[in-house]
Amino acid sequence: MVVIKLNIFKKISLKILYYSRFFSILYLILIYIKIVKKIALITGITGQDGSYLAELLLSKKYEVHGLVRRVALEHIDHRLWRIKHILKKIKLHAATLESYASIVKIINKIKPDEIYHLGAQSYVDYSFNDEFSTLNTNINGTHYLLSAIKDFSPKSKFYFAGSSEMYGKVAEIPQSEKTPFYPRSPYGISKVTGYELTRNYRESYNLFCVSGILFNHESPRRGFEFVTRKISYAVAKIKLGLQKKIELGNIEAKRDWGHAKDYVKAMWLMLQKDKPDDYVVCTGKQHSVKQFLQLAFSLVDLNYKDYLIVNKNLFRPAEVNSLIGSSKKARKFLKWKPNYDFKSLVKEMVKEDLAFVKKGH
Ligand code: GDR
Repeated sequence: MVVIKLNIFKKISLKILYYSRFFSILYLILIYIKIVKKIALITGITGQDGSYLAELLLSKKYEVHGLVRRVALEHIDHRLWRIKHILKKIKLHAATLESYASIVKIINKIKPDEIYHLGAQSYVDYSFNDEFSTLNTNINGTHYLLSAIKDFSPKSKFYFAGSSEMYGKVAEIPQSEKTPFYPRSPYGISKVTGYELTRNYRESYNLFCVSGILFNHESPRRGFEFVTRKISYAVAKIKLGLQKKIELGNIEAKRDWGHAKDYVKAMWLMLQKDKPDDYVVCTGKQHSVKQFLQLAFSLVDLNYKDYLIVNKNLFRPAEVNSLIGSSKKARKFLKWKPNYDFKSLVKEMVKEDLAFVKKGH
């Protein structure tokens, strides 16, 4: 009788041991997943850069969160078209860069490992028409995020989307991290302020805060108000007989154009470093708007001169005539380099817009 009882007891003990081992291994795996699964928060996730960055972070197994306006959640086709294909894999939070309280709520809740601040009023020309909202949103948004990080999540690494527009009337050629700023638009001024705020929080509170000084970067996901997309879309429409002319402003302006897909990689690399620092991201090659036009039209066997109307109303009150960067520092310390060149960028944009217009857009 005693022997039977002992046997049952042994069996139960072994079972408990077996299951407890199973559960402790499972527990360890879960801890491991929690440790390796980094959490990222992206402001401006619905934009060109935000969408490519979200894809990149998902491919690296991040838990990706995005901060979006409530109205965007109500108009998925219209406002979320760039991230529609990954909506099930990311978490969107309704908030606005104008509200400190809404930012604090999210940062405090998810305690991100990395925060990519890409959200802004980013159209330079429009910033002349609405200086007030450009300055308010761009400067305050950056300030609120930095302040929220300092008080509620000081371990979060912070990326600020700086811009070559900060160089404006350039002090030297090419522009590097050491070139002084001379912004020529309310947008440029807002970016210089964001850059200085980011530096100051890094130095004052020992936070991991960096600025990427990104030169123009484009793609088939670019907004239609920017000159490259305006051109590639018009080329497609003209080729297909749906548009007759294209109206542009200053076609002599020169830019250092790269592909957004390449540039979001640089953002991520900046936050993987041990020490925070600022980096210029560019191709080091310059082309004029006219050269972009020429190439885009020639790809569909047309001559831009037959379709161009130069409209003086599209010139800016103060123009940034010529930008070309040096990305030596990013190439050396981030081991970053672009995969696209000017030709492959223009080709991809025209090809995608031809397909887009053929679908009826
Ligand atoms: P930019 O980009 O101002 O450089 O800022 P944009 O494409 O708007 O202009 C480039 C140059 O083209 C000239 N241009 C025209 N521009 C527009 N948008 N529309 C026109 O019809 C037109 N005709 C000539 C402009 O005068 C300008 O010289 C972009 C933005 O993405 C910023 O947010 C970002 O910070 C910088 O690039 C790096």
